Amino acid sequence: INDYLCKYKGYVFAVGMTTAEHIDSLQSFEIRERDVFLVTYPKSGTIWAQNIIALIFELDDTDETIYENNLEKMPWLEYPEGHSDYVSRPSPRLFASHLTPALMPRGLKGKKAKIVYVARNPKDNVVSYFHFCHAWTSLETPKIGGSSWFDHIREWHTHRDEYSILFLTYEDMVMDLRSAVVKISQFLGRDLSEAMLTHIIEKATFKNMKKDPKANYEFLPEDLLQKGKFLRKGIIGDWKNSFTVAQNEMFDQVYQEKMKDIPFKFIWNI
Ligand code: PPS
Repeated sequence: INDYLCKYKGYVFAVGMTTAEHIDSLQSFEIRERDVFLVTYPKSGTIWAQNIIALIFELDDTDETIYENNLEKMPWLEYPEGHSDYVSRPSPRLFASHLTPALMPRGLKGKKAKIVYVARNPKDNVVSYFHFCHAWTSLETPKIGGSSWFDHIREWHTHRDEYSILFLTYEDMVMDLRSAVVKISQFLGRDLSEAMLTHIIEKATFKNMKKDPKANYEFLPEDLLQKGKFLRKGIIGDWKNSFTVAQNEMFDQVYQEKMKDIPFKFIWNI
């Protein structure tokens, strides 16, 4: 597409961060029973859910599983840059991914491993993505990677019965973080004490996460991305500050058309 993005198997990847061979090899990537995959469309609350899952497993940490930051602890499946240990990592292995089902390991269909899928209302999603694209130091013109939001949600929802998958929304997390953490931990088969639950919720608030060098992604080099851009506003309804009335009407029309048979209910404002 340009110097920074390339299309492979219908999906737009960042150049230099993965290879066609790696993406192909994921098809036969061996799945283990205790593997956990966090799957999202970009800008849906990935690093937030990633932090929650990393904290849920924090109790088990041994010297071998204490990592410098959440990207090391729960690396991106499709972007193995700097992680040659996907196979040798001890269980439970934690992975994040923005991929569509067709590009994910086939072995996941055995329902052995668990998938947490977080979706966000697409108006806030696109506004978040817009700001994020402008923060990429290397991109001259903002461009969107991955797939379309509609395809992502449709594909995962249509194939849901083939996987062991928990669907959550970003809005669920904003409205009631405690319930969202409980839901995730129960799904992952982890019993959390009241103290642990309180600890996780405290660490996962927007304010605290923004200051947390393990979780805020400010460890990424500045020649790649401006600092402080992963945790921008963290609210529901920011689209109202960006969409014109005409854009909103157009969006609603497209949304209704494309989502008429997908029963997702989003909260658009609070
Ligand atoms: S990425 O690049 O795909 O990993 O981005 P992703 O993490 O999916 O999305 C970033 C948006 O998630 C918001 N965020 C949070 N909101 C509330 N609370 C917490 N703790 C939190 N952590 C991340 C982040 O602010 C981005 O949304 P916007 O609307 O841009 O603020």
